[in-house]
Amino acid sequence: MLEIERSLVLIKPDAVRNGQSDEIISRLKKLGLKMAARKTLRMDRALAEKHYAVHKEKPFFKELVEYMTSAPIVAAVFGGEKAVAKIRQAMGATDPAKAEAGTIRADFGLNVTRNAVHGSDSVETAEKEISLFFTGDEIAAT
Ligand code: IDP
Ligand code: MG
Repeated sequence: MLEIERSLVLIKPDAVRNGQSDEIISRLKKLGLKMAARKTLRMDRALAEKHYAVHKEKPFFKELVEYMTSAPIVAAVFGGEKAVAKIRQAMGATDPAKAEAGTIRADFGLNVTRNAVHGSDSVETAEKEISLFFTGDEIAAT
């Protein structure tokens, strides 16, 4: 059976500022995925803390929330077959220095915090994350 998944993608502040949003989105579309919504926003602390709640106790949490709220990001919903895994693979490892050549993080990431993109890590977290950023009305059927 063809399983259509959705994933939340965030293009992080440096990549937006450096004009890399369109290139990143185009790479994700080339995976055969459809973009169902896209918007530019500045995350506030409450949203960043909710989105990264799983990392609350990590030593990098404060720095991560400060970074993600420091400037505008682009949030997008992508849908398609195996969307979650395809996007994670195209992103590369969390640390750009360890990411495989040709991945988004290898090409555009600056360091382990400023690593260009976020992509949901499972179908369950994708749906939770999407609901933090988008209302149903903002998302096209995929
Ligand atoms: P992921 O984004 O590849 O799923 P996670 O472990 O879920 O990686 O971490 C969430 C985000 O927190 C990362 O994308 C990165 O921005 C930041 N981060 C993760 N690990 C570290 C670290 O060791 N130092 C600083 N920031 C980190
Ligand atoms: Mg993660």
